[in-house]
Amino acid sequence: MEEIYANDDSVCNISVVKDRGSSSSKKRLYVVIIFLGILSVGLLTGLISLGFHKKTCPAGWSMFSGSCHVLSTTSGAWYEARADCRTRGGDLVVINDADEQKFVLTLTETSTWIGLTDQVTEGSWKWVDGTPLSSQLSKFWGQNQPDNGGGYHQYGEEDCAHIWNNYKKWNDVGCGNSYLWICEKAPE
Ligand SMILES: [Ca+2]
Ligand SMILES: [Ca+2]
Ligand SMILES: [Ca+2]
Repeated sequence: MEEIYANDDSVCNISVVKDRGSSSSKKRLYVVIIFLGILSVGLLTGLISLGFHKKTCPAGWSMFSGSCHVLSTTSGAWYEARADCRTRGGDLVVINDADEQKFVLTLTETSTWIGLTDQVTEGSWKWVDGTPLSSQLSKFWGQNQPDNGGGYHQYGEEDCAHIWNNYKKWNDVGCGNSYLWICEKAPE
């Protein structure tokens, strides 16, 4: 009989140990669940706030086709114009299509630098973002332009493009001429 009691006790002890073990693992599980819950709420809040943050242009800049444009208030050489745009977090305007050309013409009524140059290789016109001028946009050159000065190089070569106020088209001209300019940058 004693032996039987002794056995019963040991069974009892084992089940107590098991109970203790399972309750602490349950606690651990709860902690993990709560931690994951807080983490996912945090992530969700972050994603929602990112989704609702609408990108905008700074005061004075106009949004067009997902980017910001502004006309300068002072005149300068093409290099000065570019340096100014870069200081302001953008670059000289890159005209990507006919709609942007139309939009850019609404910003200015006078001669204005754009981000187009052939200073690296004569006759190979490239935008300041490195893309070559496409044949579809070549129609925006004014009559007989670009002409690199038309053989009259008393004013130097013509390696920078501007909007020709008379014709609303582009002309190549010496980069040292002084004009207004248009900057373009991504909204923030
Ligand atoms: Ca553009
Ligand atoms: Ca040229
Ligand atoms: Ca020209």
